[in-house]
Amino acid sequence: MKKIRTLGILILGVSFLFSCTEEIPKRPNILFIMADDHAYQAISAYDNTLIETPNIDRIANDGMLFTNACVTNSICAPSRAVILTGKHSHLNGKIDNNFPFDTTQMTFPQLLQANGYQTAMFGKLHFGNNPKGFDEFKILPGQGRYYNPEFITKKEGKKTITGYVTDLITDMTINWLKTEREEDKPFFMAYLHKAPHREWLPAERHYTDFIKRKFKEPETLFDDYSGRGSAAHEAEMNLLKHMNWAGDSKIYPDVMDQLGIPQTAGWDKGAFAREVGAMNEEQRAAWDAVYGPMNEQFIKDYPNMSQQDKMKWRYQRYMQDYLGSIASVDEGVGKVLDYLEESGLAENTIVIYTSDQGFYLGEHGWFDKRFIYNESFKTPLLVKWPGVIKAGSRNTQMVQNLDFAQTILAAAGVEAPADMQGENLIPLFRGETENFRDAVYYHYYEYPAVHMVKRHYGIVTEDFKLVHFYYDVDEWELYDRKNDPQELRNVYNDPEYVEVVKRLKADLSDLRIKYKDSEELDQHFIDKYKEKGLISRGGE
Ligand code: SGN
Ligand code: CA
Repeated sequence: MKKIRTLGILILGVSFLFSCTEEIPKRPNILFIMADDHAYQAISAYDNTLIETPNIDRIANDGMLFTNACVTNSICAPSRAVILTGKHSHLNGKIDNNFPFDTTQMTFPQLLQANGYQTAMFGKLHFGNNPKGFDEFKILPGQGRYYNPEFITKKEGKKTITGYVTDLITDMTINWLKTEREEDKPFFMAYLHKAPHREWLPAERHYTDFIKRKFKEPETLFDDYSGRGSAAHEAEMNLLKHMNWAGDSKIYPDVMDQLGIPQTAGWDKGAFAREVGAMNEEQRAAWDAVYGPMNEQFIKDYPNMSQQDKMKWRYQRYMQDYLGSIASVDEGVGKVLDYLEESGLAENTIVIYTSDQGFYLGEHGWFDKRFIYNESFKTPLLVKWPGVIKAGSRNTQMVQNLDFAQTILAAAGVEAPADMQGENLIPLFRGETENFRDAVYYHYYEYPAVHMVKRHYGIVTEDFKLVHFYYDVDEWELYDRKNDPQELRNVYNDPEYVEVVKRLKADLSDLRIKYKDSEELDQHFIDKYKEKGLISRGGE
């Protein structure tokens, strides 16, 4: 019975495919690569000011680079829930990193599996529960660790594995493709890096090099937020004020004591102990050989550093470790792409590279994400699909992580459930750009919580961004994206924009109705938060 039903779904799915898109010869394999907190500013296909990522760039060179891809809620687990369910946070319920993901919901990998795909997931999921619809998985508990991490495995329970997390996830992925792939089935592989998430620990081969590099500062490193509302002023994401000295900048706890530097946050030294403390003797010796001299130099320099010097120093330290962590991701992607090519699989495999959101690399003096402002709202998206996407193409439309589920299901010839809220991107892959959405909806909830970014929702079009901050404030902001791409001037109260505000408010209200969001739901999630008594660190 079950078989007949599965066959039915399959036939239905395949007929849907042929009715909706042009003919796709063979059901493609799908390699979905996602890094955690990987800013588009740190992918050379977008911008090579900071780092070269030749392997990630290969995906764009052979396929399409999306220059206006964005998320619906710029934070880790909620973004993943949007991707898997194809629904906005207020409908899938995973509004922040704390509330558990409701695993009774339909996710696209379950549909792929039921329709004959072999499925595997390796790396960071961050749901606090196991993924459904996967024949095999090895995932990190919570945020996971950089060195010698523990994995939750489908077949062998919990396992601590010696090595560097990015390399381990890459090895698992390639190993599965080599030894466990069933030749008669297409596969869906979720290859999910922890890097470059805080606390940004690179592999030895990279920190040795990156710690010597010096990076160009962003123009807005010393932003004073004077053109904006209270949300930007009150956010706790400043490199100088809110970044941990030990945990993030890798100043040894005893050096902090010696210099009389207090902990930035209560978990500052704890974060260092958790990450650097997880190294074995050999790894620690290699680390100390490089970070030891950096600490020695800091002891000499610190007493004479101005606040401005400290900010500049912290920016360099941040970039050295953040970008150093990306170097291994890029190498790993290269190895997996090489394997696809050597094995002949590349020809019929869609490769998607993205991040769970964007990230601040010192712009506005910030790290972290959360805001609807550009650096965190936008996310990298590079897609390669031989025979469907023309090599070296670009798309500028406002695609969202909300669209991935329906796109992947359509590519696989599986009908998407009617309550998914995204768009199928396959026409864009083919260069057919007419009639695509011209505005996106965004809603962020995790407040009060680590980094103190206020709750807000908004509408973004090519030209404007209208945002409503609520909960403990009632403030609106409007940015003119064309004339103020750095979003330094809130023009909500500027008489010149009265008409724009009026129009966008109406459009925002329509979008809230379209996506089934409402003031009642806003209040519902506030009440749930209060019940839990949260001020949280955002999901360990
Ligand atoms: C941790 C980090 C935060 C980060 C959240 C969420 N602090 O709490 O800086 O915003 O994770 O990140 S840390 O000192 O513990 O690293 S997310 O990518 O999982 O959403
Ligand atoms: Ca993230």
